[in-house]
Amino acid sequence: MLETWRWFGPGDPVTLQKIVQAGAQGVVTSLHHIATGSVWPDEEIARRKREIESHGLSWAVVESIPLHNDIKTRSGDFCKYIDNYRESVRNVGAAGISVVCYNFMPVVDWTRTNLTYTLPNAAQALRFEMTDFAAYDVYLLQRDNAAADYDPGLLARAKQRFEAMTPPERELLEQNIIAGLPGGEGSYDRQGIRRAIAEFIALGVEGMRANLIAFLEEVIPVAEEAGVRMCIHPDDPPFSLFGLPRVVSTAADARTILTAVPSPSNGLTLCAGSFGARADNDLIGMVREFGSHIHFAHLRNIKREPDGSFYESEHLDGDNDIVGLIDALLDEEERRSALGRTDRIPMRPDHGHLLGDEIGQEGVNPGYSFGGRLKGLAELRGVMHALQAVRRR
Ligand code: DNO
Repeated sequence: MLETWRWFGPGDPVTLQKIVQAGAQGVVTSLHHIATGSVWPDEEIARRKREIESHGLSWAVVESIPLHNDIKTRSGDFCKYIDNYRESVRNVGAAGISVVCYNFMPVVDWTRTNLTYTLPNAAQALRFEMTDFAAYDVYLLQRDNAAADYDPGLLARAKQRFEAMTPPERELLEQNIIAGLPGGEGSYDRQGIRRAIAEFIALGVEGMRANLIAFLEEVIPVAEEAGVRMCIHPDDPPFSLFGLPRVVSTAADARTILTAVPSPSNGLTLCAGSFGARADNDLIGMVREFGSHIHFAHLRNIKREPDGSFYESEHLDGDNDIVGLIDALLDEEERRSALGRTDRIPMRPDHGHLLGDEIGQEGVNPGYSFGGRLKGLAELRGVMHALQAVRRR
């Protein structure tokens, strides 16, 4: 596999030099300064690429070219935004970058309720806690009919939790949920998010899925021509939030998407932590089934709780079998090389704990600290080397 590292661009405190020191060869990044919906100009792509290559790294994956909400709702200016998207994909392909990750999550991109969940070893992890989320949704946001989406026991716990929170705690919870996490696309105030939620709820699951497929029908042929492999990122977490329709949460969802528009350019980001937050997603089975459509892997682990809550655990220790997953991905690579392909599946250590000096430091992107990912990548690299050594025997 190709070891990659997510970089948020020139303002990222984790510099390209540090990425080289971490031992990654590929960079995963986006033109974060370009507004969602606008075309990515050739010269901007070329400039970013030169900067990456000047450190001996390659721009392995674009994560993401975000989709404007009008594309997801197929309303407003969606025709213009789809044209722009096709243009960006062409430009990225022309620059020699062949993998583009994107998502189709409505309103909120990846979501956590606690960004500083303290572990027994005093490191800090990202956590999604159902009680806090319900407390926000029902009692602070006061979304219409929100209470109907939670069972009575959870609702009672959420009410109690909400009443015990101080105003700054409530504010922090709101920030964590709606202000947008690094690389995420949505940043809202309370009024704005209520409006956006109502619009997407009206669409329903089938409407949302139809819009995704329509987008793929329009974009995948262009990606094919441009030599770009698109890979959709799953919903994180992989279930409905705010009563919103989500259509990339399960193996069945992935199957529907991949079969609706059959093409090698219509692929998947195997995000172990996102899909793996549901016990009914069999990650290894998904690699075996979707094999040649897996264009990118995010490797991290989580610990699940019965009510849907989870926290991000050590990369190798959690509820998902990451060693088995890597083994399956190596099998897929072997299958590809038998067919004459020379590229490797890009993987990145997805998120990491806040450790040591980075705890409490200003400017560290939640989940994207240096130390935690360095540790994650080192562990994952160890697994890859060990499994490869066994295969050579
Ligand atoms: C979280 C990430 C997401 C992901 C986007 C892809 O860490 O995996 O922000 O990059 O959803 O579009």
